[in-house]
Amino acid sequence: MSLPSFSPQTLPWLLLLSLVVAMAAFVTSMEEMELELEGHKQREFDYFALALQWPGTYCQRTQHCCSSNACCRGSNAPTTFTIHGLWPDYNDGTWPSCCTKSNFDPKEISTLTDALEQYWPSLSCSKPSSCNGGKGSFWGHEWEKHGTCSSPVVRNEYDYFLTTLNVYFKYNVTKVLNDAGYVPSNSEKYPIGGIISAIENAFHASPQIVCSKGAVEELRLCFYKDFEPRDCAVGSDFKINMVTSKGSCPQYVSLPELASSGRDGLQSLVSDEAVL
Ligand code: U2P
Repeated sequence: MSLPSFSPQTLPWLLLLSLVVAMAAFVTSMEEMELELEGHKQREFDYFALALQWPGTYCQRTQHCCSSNACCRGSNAPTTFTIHGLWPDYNDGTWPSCCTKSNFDPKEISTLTDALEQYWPSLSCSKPSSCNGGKGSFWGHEWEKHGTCSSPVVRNEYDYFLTTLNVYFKYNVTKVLNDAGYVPSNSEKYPIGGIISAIENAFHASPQIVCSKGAVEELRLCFYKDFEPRDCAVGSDFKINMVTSKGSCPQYVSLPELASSGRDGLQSLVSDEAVL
């Protein structure tokens, strides 16, 4: 077999071509190495927790108003559980975070903004940290910290927010509690066991409830990777732990009504930048 012969004019072009091919191979192998490293750092999650916030409790912390804080919408402030985030979790009680370098891009979810403003609003003026150490929006924080770890179930940023909204609409905790007589009140206290039972009866799975000063602040519903409900804790003494453990819920809890805060209710309206 004879080797191809090249004219002196084509040699520089061949060299250039080989250089380009070698560079492309190098970049690809670096990217693969990076992905592999990321994969090794944090293994795939076990289940999802849909974390919901109770504005009646959360908004009691609002001292100042700003445009990003839904507690400040006056009569339009949310009166149902709102979304905190969809969290991929491990069965041992830990969770992966900041799994890829996919920065939050608000343009990718522009068609969902109205729904997100209503059902997934920030209830604070603070700007949470992003994975690269900067400060960003509430949605950006949730996508970068949790959404990027939801693969392979959730494929991208848009998918993360749309999936979360759909799960939230399908499992309407506020309605379940209202139907069972657990309505927002500043005077009533409800048995935590009754609240848990109402949710278990509706969704056939146990939630996790977080309280602040005896008031329900956060409620988490848990799901298998196909979004079928599952218990949030695997251990059988979970409920007992939950009601007795420090910082969590007492036997009787409140579900406070939303305080009249906001532009019409709060005394000072300061700019977003002033309250960090
Ligand atoms: O509970 C306090 C904060 O810890 C983070 N958290 C908690 C439970 C869990 O399963 N996953 C998880 O990330 C939450 O942090 P955030 O998303 O708000 O940064 C939660 O607020």
